[in-house]
Amino acid sequence: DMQLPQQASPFDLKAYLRERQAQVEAALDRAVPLTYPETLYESMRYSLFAGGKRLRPILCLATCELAGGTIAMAMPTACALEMIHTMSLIHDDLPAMDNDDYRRGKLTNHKVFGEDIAILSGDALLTYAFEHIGLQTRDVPADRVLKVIVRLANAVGAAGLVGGQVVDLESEGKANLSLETLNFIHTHKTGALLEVSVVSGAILAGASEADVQRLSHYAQNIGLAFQIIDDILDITATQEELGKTAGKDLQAQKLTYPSLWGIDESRRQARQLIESAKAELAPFGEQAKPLLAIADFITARSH
Ligand code: GRG
Repeated sequence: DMQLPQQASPFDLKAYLRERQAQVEAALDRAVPLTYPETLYESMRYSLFAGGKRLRPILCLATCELAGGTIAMAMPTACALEMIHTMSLIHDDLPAMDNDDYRRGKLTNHKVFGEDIAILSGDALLTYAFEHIGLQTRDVPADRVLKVIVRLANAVGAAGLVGGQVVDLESEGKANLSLETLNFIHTHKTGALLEVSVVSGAILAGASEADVQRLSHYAQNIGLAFQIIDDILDITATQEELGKTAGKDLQAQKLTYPSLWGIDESRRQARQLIESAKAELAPFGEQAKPLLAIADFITARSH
């Protein structure tokens, strides 16, 4: 009998992201209402609603659905992920760290509320994230919730985000950083939270260990690709701003993937990582459409 060629049914990623973003915004708005002491909550909400893409919550919701769960089961964890992502940006922008005045085109938290409140609202977002998962997660067996809390704490602390940030700070201005150090920084500073975003949704839905493992590989690969592409965009943007040679000189001080491999090879590596990420999704079939599209969306930024 004749097999019709497999027709890829269209998937509208833009509409999907818009819908999920709106759901996450609404849930975050309910999770962190403006209350006493107002300065603190204003500061928390200022950065929480400063225009982030909500990539981490959306990944978490997507894998929960992929593994047979519902959006509602994962929403408290999705919000917690955004709270933690946000607090890491608030602290990263502080004078003691990157000392940035602007983020996403807006003044940074400490520029508006002062360093003291910026530090404290970061602390409040970090602790509240865990409280929120424990208190608000419904219709999920407690052992899964506990697993998510432990994995999230691990991804954020010394073994994850914080450890990556420390190695990054210690590497500043150093020539001859190794590829191992560069990989360590990115897998910890950026990769760990992306990985737990993907894995936590699947855990909440009760996915098998093998499926969690596949999704973890997917996340690690898109995390690294995301970083490589970010480095490329940094260079191409700088070159556009300053003219080709000035851009090159500026970048020479910092070890990045393109400074190590060149831009073309970096693009090739990123593409390969995205292909590996997508290959991990093969067993999930149709259900993996959002994750496949998100992977492609990340590479599309590099052109
Ligand atoms: C105590 C958890 C804790 C943190 C302190 C400051 C710090 C340690 C770590 C810094 C982590 C950091 C700034 C990582 C970079 C993450 C990154 C790639 C941000 C950009 O992500 P997008 O594009 O951002 O998802 P939007 O703006 O869309 O949210």
